[in-house]
Amino acid sequence: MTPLYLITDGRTPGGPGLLSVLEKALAGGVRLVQLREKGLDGRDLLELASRARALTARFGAKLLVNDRADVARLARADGVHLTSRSFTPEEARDVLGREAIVGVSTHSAEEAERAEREGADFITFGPVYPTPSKARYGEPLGTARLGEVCSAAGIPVYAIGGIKAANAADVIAAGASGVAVISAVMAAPDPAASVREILDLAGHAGAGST
Ligand code: 3NM
Repeated sequence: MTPLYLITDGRTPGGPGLLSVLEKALAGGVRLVQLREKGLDGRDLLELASRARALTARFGAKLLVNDRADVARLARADGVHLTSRSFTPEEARDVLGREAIVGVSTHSAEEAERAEREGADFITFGPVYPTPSKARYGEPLGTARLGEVCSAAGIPVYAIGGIKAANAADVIAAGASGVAVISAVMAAPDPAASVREILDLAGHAGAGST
């Protein structure tokens, strides 16, 4: 399982800008991407997802679409990433097929437990640290609660929220299988270098722990 999960920023305008950052991140070693462009309507989202599909395929990377199982299917993505208020992972597989990869965002031990029970392949848990959009995700939960969720979970847990190179090793040490990031890569001056740095830190910290 790859230790870095890249999520595209909903505030980044869709189109060439986003795709060119994504291409740099893929060149740096990203192998799991979530297209999270909540502002786009179905048609624009599908066009962007189809282009992201072609790009990720070129690098042998998996592509998930945020919440829109219909768009994921039409774009031939590998799966979806659901919110905890969305339909269940099994329902998503009714749309996408049994092999689809389904991730679920969680913000508490209860949500984490439920996502696993309902068939998630992996979860994100956060926000671990303060993020620019704190109002949307709530107070930071910290590495102790992350550690508790990771110990209880039987599926991989990606730490999310304010993760960057400086703290990637800490969340892996707390028990996370990997890190999920937006700004640390999407807003980096050199996305490929940022990916390499995070992969190096997360990969080394996790070596031997799984
Ligand atoms: N989900 P950054 S925090 C998309 O806690 C998202 O579920 C979160 O952005 C959650 O890596 C978050 O720039 C934002 O902090 C992550």
